[in-house]
Amino acid sequence: MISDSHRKFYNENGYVVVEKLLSPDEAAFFRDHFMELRETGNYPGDMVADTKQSRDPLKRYPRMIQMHNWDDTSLRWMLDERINQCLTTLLEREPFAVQTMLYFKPPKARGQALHQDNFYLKAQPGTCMAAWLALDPCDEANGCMQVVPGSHRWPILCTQKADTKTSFTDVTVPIPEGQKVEPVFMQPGDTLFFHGSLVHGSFPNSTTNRFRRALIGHYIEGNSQKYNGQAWRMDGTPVRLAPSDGGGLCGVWVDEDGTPVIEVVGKQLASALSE
Ligand SMILES: O=C(O)CCC(=O)C(=O)O
Repeated sequence: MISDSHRKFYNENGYVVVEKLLSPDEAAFFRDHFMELRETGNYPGDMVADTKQSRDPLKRYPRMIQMHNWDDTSLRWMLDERINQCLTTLLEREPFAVQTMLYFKPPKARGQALHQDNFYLKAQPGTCMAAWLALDPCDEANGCMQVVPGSHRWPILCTQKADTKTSFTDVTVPIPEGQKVEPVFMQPGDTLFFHGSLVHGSFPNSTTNRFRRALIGHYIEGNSQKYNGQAWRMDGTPVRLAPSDGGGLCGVWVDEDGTPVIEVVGKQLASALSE
């Protein structure tokens, strides 16, 4: 399921795709399950309600969040043994589960500007980790994930304003000129695991007829002692953690003899502390 070469790739790059971790049939089941939920109701955490007539595709298909609190299918997936095994191998310790999300990303929807997840999740000490399950074929046309390989070694960067014509979130992180941002092509059932400091995001879905749906789980390292929210052991029992410290220092790029390096000096934007 997860090999030494997956682990080596993850350690070098901060992300890794485990192909066919779930079968295409399981991915189709999740895709249909969440489409039916989305089309038939509003749920806790929805950013907008009853907007089927909106011109903004993201208002017709808003992201779902924390579905595991009210949907047993989401809860079972979040704690799935295959995901647990991959995370435990990559993190070298069983994690705690903290968040589920479903992105529908319909045709013409905006993406999400480049960011680092632990800026939002604030697992302390240590970091968070994502399991991103593709429910559709993902490519550049429909706005696949984009990653900055190796950026998991960077500290959390100070954010800047994002272009909200292409991103539904309004903050982003700067990256130096020439830095590679790589698309991650995936098939339904493939799962992308990535580190909480990895810079990642996605561009708009430029197609007229293809969704790019993804089921996302967020986890924190099992030695984290602070987290702002409910955490779960992978056996489904709740864990009590102290609240994380608020916005702290963040890094800015400076020029050192012609080479961009990060200096941790800045203060996080207070307005950019929730996703
Ligand atoms: O699915 C996307 O387009 C972005 C998801 C993401 O950035 C995340 O899960 O942190």
